[in-house]
Amino acid sequence: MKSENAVNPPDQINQNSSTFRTDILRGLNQKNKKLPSKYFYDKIGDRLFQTIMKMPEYYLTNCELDIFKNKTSEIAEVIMHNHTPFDLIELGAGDATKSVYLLQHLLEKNAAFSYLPIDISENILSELVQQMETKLPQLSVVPMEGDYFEMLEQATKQSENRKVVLFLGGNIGNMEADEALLFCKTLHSKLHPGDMVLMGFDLKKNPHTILAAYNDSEGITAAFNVNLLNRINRELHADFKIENFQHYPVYDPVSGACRSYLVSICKQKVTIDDEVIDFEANELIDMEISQKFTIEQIHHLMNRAGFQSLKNISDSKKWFIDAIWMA
Ligand code: AVI
Repeated sequence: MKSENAVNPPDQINQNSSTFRTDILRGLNQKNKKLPSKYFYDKIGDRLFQTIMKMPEYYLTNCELDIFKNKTSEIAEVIMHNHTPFDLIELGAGDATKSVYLLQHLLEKNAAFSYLPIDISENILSELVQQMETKLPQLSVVPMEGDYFEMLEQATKQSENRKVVLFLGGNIGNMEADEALLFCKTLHSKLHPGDMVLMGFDLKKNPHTILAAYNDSEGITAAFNVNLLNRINRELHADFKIENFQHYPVYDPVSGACRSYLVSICKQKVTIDDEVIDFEANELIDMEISQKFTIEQIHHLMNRAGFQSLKNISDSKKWFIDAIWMA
């Protein structure tokens, strides 16, 4: 997921072309059309997300960076539990923009740990290894390329050290509630008692602030959404007319769900390979959820997945939380 977490799809699955085709067609043949946002992250999508993270409206990245820069010792205190050796595993490490502050601090504190970045992109991992050799030459880095949970299992088999798993960026918010619960339960099932998770959650806040983050004035978020239609055109020989779809983000401050839709501005037909998909005028494609949480919702999710809360660490504005849980 790019700069940190940017370069990795929130939900890592095998994105081979037949799975892609099946998922896209299944989503567009539903009564309420829906496309999986994990497919936003092709090369162009990665670049667009990098740009989003630098936009003034997109506060999430800076909030979590604030935590990693300024609350590093609070994080380290919890995860260096009893000073026993541990493996620090990062799901979707990207370029470790945020975690590098923690890594540096842990080295300064002489913590006994190795860093195991997991990413589906080999390129990203080899760049990360090179970068760490220069920035933090004393760091022991064990890159792991592949699916999050498969790699986590492998890491557990490779070493008996306790595990501390980082899942940053608020990526959990890109899962529907049932998917987020399943993800956290699966994560719990791969860990042993005493292992820890540090997960980033974007909190509910002024609805205007949230909506602006997904409706930027430059139209980058719109391009990020529409890029999936371009990707389908390219990879599945489809004929979406991009100008016939409009980006429409909405935020429901009651449920905390921020959703992006694409609106078909006219009645039209789209061909994907040999399948024809009909769109009515004003029909929607549900493109992405970016769920915003309350502390109570985070606790509820954690409890249902089988974890205990150790600490919630927030940024100075209290807009974002990194929650530390114990399995
Ligand atoms: C990756 N993820 C946490 C981003 C988010 O905020 O939901 C993806 C994104 N979508 C639109 N802007 C950013």
